[in-house]
This record gives sequence, structure tokens and C-alpha cells, in this order.
Amino acid sequence: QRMPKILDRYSQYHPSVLTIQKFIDFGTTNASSQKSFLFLRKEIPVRLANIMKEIHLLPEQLLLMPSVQLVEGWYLQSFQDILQFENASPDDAVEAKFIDTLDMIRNRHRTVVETMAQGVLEMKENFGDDNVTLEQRTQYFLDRFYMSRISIRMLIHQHCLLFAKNINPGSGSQHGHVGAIDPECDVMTVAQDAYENARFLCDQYYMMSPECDFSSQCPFDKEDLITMTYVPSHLYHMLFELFKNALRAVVEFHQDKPELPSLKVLLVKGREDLTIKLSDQGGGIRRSEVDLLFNYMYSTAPRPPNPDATATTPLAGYGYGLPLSRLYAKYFNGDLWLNSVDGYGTDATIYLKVFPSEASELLPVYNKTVSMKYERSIPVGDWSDPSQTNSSCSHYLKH
Ligand code: W6P
Repeated sequence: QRMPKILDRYSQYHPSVLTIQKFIDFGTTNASSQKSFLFLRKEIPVRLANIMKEIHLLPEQLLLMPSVQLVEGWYLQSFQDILQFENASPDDAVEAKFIDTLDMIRNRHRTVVETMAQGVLEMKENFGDDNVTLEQRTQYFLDRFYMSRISIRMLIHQHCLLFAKNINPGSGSQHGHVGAIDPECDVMTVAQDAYENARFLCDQYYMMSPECDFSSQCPFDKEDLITMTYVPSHLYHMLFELFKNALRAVVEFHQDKPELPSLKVLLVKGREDLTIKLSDQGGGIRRSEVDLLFNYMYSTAPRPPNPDATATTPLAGYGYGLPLSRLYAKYFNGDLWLNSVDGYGTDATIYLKVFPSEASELLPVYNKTVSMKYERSIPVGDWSDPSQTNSSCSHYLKH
């Protein structure tokens, strides 16, 4: 698809990195629909343009798949929709129309994850899945692409929650929330919620489910309720995904035993990190398998024939749940790790920044180095390759 020149201009700007603290300031002390409008009418096109340049660098095997073309078209359309406001002088009517436009864009892009997954499937059908370079580039791109999407949706959602008058008669600060952010997010309650809902699915599918013990420590705080400033929906998304995986592992590993070992959740608010560790005794995963759980090409399997029937849909293991959860953790400068003891069980750990001023967005930035990543072939390794040992051709010549 043709790229307009103005896209090049916008792609040369760096995205403005925000912190949770800045989101809070923006939404409370000096909450101004007009300031937010002026910021977003530039910032959203900048973020869109940055990632659209990367879409264009994709290997043709992926770029030319119908689903990817469809998504690219949505991005182009949304870019142009926002640019309508480039020179508008802000007043109530313009700002209201801007919110309507943002809302429409959010809707247009609702199914981007599924549609891109479809594109990866189309690529696998056409070109197979044993192309290492293709796999690495797809991985590199989709991590950046989905991160960009998370960030743009955060900006849009935040603006709409704060300033859409008809949706939100008060201000955007209901239940003490600042838009999508809860300055006193009760992490334990979110975790218990995620467990209960994942457990419901587990019971439906397997007719059994393990218990879960929750414990928390807050050694540097006087209060015993652990709260933090965070986006509860992001936290729920990550925990729900981890619980589904842990529950499935435990039930499948202990299927014919009388008792299921409980899950354990440890929640600790430290000096810098708030850590949530979910431990299961689900038999663990091989060390060589861990990366595959975060691999988009590997995780893209054709959906079960009837995706509506909860009873026939596996609890976890299809789709992009884990890689997306890790992106949510990384988005505000946290992380998500899997540590497994093969044969025993797995620890899944979420790290989040305690201080809102340290919770800064991690954003893909388009530049020359990036385009090299898409053009160069994979550098020749300078460590021996374990997968080559015992191969029939074992003479010691380098080519
Ligand atoms: C497993 C695999 C996994 C992924 C994510 C979270 C927990 C677990 N347990 O066996």
C-alpha cells in the first residue's frame, strides 16, 4: 500500500515517553481536555507513523498476507483520521469530535491481535515454519508492534475516560481512579479475582482445580494492605493468563492422583519492585521450551473449530497470551519471567515498579538501526551450536 509523505515526517519524531506519574498529573492537578487534545493530535500520529514504517520493513512473506494488509489499511486510515485535527483550533466541538474519532479508531483496531495472528497463520501455510530468519524477524516485529498498540490504546483510552462527557458525567475520577489508572490498586484482590475466574474455566474443562494459597509481605510499609499505582486491567490480564497456564499444568500433571498440589502466590512490595510470584507444581517445562512459550510463530495454531464452546476450548496454550502478558509487564518498565524446575513445577514472576515516576513507558522507536534488523541476515554465531553436536558431519572445518 502507498505510504503518504506526511507519514515520513511524523515517523521522524520520537514518541514522548510518559510515566504513570505523568498520566496521573495529566489527569488530576491540571486535567485539561484541551492540553490533552493538543498533545495527542501529534503524539498519536507519531506513534502510528513509527510503527507503520516498521510494518513496511516486514519480510514480504508476512507483509503481503491478506490479514496483514488489512491491518496496515486500518493503521493508514486511523493515521489520516487523526491528521484531520492537525491544524484545528481547539474548542468544545472540535474536542468532542476528537473523542468520537478516538473511539472509532479504538473500535476499528479491536481485533488487531487476532487478525495479525491470522496473518502469521497465512504465512505459515504459504511458506512453512522452518525459516529461522523469518521467525526471528516476526518475533522482533510483533513484540514491537503489540507494544506500540498497547501504548496507543492506553493514550486513547485514558483521554476518553477523562474527557468524554457523555460517557462519564462526573470527571474521569470515579472510585478514585484516574482514567484507567487506580492510584490505590489492591493487587491481592486483583490476583484473587483472576484466580477465581481462571479456576471457573478450569473446573468447566477438567471438572477439578487446585486450591491457591495467597500470602503477602510489605516489609517497608506500615499498612498491611498492599496497594500501588497501576492499571488494574493490565494487571488482571497478566495474572489471569498466568493462572490459566498454572492451573492447566497442575491438573494435567496430576490427573490420576487423588489430590492436586495448591498453587502459591507470594506478593511482596519491596523498595523498588512489587513482585508477584505464582508457583505451581505442574511438572515444569524444559529449559529449551521456555522461549517457545513466548514465540509468536510457534504459538500460532489454528483455532479449535468452535471457539464459542467454552467446554471444548482448552484452558490455555493457544494464542498470544504469554507474550502479550510479558509486554504488558514491560510496558510500564516491569517484566515477566518464567523459571521452571523441569519435572517439578514453574514459578511465574511479575515485576512492577513501585514508584509511579519510575514506571515509564517502554516504546519501540523507529530508526536506522531498526531497519538493519529487518534487512541483515542473522549474524554468524561465535559460540558453538549445541544443536549441531552429534550431527553426521563432524569434521572440524569452518566454511
Ligand atoms: C507451566 C507453564 C506455565 C506458563 C506460565 C505460567 C505458569 C506455568 N506453568 O507449567
